[in-house]
Amino acid sequence: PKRQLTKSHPKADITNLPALGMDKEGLKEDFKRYYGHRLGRDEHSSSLHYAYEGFSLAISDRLIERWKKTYNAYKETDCKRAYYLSMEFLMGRTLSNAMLNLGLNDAAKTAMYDLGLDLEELVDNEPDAGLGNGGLGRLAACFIDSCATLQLPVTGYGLRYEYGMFTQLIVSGEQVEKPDHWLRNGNVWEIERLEYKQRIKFGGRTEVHVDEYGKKRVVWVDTHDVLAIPFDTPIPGFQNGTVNTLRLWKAAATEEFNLDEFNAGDYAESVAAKNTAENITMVLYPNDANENGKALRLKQQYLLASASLQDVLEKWVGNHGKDFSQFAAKNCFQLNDTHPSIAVAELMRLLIDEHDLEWHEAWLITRETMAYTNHTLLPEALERWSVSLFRHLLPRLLEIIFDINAHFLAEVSARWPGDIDRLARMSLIEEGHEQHVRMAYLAIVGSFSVNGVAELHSKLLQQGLFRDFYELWPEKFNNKTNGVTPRRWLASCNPELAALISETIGDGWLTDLTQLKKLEKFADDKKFQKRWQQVRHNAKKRLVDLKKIEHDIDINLDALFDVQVKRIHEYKRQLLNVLHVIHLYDRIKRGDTANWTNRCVLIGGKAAPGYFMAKRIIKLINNVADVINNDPAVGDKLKLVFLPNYRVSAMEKICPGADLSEQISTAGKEASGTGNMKFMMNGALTIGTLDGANIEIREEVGDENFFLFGLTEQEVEETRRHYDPVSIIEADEDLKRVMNLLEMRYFNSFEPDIFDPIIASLKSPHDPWMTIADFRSFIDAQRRVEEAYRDQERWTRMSILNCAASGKFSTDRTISDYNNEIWKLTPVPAQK
Ligand code: GL9
Repeated sequence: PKRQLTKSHPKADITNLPALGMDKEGLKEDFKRYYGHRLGRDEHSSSLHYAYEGFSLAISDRLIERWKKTYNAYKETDCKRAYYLSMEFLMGRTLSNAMLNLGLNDAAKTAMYDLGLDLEELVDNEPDAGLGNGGLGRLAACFIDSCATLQLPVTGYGLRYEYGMFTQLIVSGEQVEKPDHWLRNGNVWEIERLEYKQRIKFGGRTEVHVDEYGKKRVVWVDTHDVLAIPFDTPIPGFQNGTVNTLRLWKAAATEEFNLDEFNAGDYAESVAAKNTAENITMVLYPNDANENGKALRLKQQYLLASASLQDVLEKWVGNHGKDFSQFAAKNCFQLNDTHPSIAVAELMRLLIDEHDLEWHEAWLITRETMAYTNHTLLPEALERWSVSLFRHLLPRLLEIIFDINAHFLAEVSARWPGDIDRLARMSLIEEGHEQHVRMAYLAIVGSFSVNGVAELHSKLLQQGLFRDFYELWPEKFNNKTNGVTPRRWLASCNPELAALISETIGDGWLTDLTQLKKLEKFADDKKFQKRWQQVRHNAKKRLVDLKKIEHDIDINLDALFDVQVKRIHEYKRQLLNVLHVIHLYDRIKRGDTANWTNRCVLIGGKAAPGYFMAKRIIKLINNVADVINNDPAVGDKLKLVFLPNYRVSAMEKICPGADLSEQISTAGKEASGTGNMKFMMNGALTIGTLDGANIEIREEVGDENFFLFGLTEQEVEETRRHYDPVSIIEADEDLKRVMNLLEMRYFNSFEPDIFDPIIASLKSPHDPWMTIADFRSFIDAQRRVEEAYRDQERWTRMSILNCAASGKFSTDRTISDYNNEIWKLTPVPAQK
């Protein structure tokens, strides 16, 4: 076996260590050793970073101890495994989550206190691992948390981007992107595993060889190879001894690179050329639900797919030799959107070209091991790669895709003889001026399961986007409604509320969130209501303190905190929110303030750097905020704040303090949403459309505890045909006044024209997001919100009921569903 340390590797004691202390004394001792010895710091060091690092090393040791035991337990049971392939893992911070899941919160706090350090300060010193764009990447992070908590043998595979999601600055109201070099100060949580590196081929061409038995085989030659180096991060379950693995690949030049490429004269140039290889994992593409035709992005996708599959196959061959008969019974790959879907073709290539299987054997295995999750219906997000780019970068993979397509189209023809249109519609290759590979179709054809992420979304996939495929293989299609992990999104981010809940109903909710239902019977309990109010008030205060430092705006804690944080996108309709704010401002200005409810509107989110409209919407929010917040006529009645650089660690502070959660996308456009779930869990009420998981949230909490508005998905499609926003504006006095303020440049008197594109899109009969169509209904719903909020007793009751009804939206439930219906893994308890 290849992985032996030496020929005579002693089975002996080199890894047999005494168990680490889980009390404060053990932590203090280890901290001091790391801080003083490993990091070489003393009492004169003024940088908080080294204290954070020293302490994190102490915590990390305790993870690694359990990590090995988990690994051994999986090995011994020879269990079936699943692999979550994702271009994004939006992990955020690690330290606080590690402490919670190890059960070390109290010991850590007192240990640091004894040493004169403030644990909260250390925790806040950690940079976010922002290796994702938004919901899709954060979902992957919540998923692997739940897998570890459920003790399922699941490994996350992704890319170790040197630069994560950009840092957003706001300069003169506009977004400015700054690179996020999150690894600048090192990363104590990862371990480099050079011994598991993989070789990835790019470019070159294919040749057909005939071997001595007369068997044809394709050889991919003259390739430019790149190494993929794995970096592993431990993923702890909740206080259960299990620690799973997140394996992220970094691209590197091959060792022989220099020898091959340079001759005496251009040594320096050829060393510099190493960059081409290392560039592959340099930066996360910051696009939200948007197709991107860049070659580098396809290279990233292939590196992830190939390295991960080779890693799994290498382990398989190490244990089973070339017998793949049980491979599908023991392995399952979940594809997080189409981004890693080249894995379908790559698994075929590896099985056929590298492991000598016949096409039909390889195809059976592929179709029994791959499962695909779709995360959006937006057509611009459907990945298609040009055939010419494919041929240039991955010629062998293109051949395999053509072969898969030929077999597949034969199947379609057999089922629908003579239906040429259908063949063209379903082909993996889109014809046209230029041919393209349809990655979603590759994923569907090559997998045994296709799922959407909320009931409505899954239904629309079957009836719309993937209708032809649903007709062919209805049994493949299923729904898995998203969730969020209640450890990070309640226990860790809102410790005070978590403590109140545990005191009231016990702490079983941490691993069985449906137990929150038990809070229902306290919803009318006056004493409990008071405490609930107090805790939520404190959370609002913490949120305001945070904002005050950044903005210097005084915010009244009794105001309704109305929050919309998510990527800036037209379909999410931050514009509708702004129109409402302008309408409130207009009411104040014209004195229509009887029964007023003070409100503070917080909006945050990043715009894709190339998304013109999204950036202009940010500018509008900031300009409107500037006018409102500086108008003495407004005072405490209304505030508008743009929260810069929205990210995971910011949401941990924002969601406990939100009263109202804005989930106002055009119906049919938001596949699920997951921020909606975080807010609900923390006791916020939702104002929302019948879209994505909002529908299920409303089902769980009841119509009377949810502020519904807007057209349904069906009505949207129906209205689209005769949509006439200009006459809607004409007929609505309030809306007319709002549009008039925009058109008279009330918010941009020094910057004429800048909002013209926004005005034009709102007034266009072709506006796909139909913001104007939902204005009146939104304003009316907001009136109902105000009325409810003025009755604090009623509001608190609704808040408790929202939290109580959020049990369904734990990723523990989502992952159980994936496991019961797709992966079929057996939980493996950790070794003692
Ligand atoms: C998304 C959907 O838009 C969300 O509605 C969904 O909740 C998440 C997770 O399933 O996936 N799909 C998608 O491309 N993004 C999503 O958030 N975008 C980003 O992650 C930026």
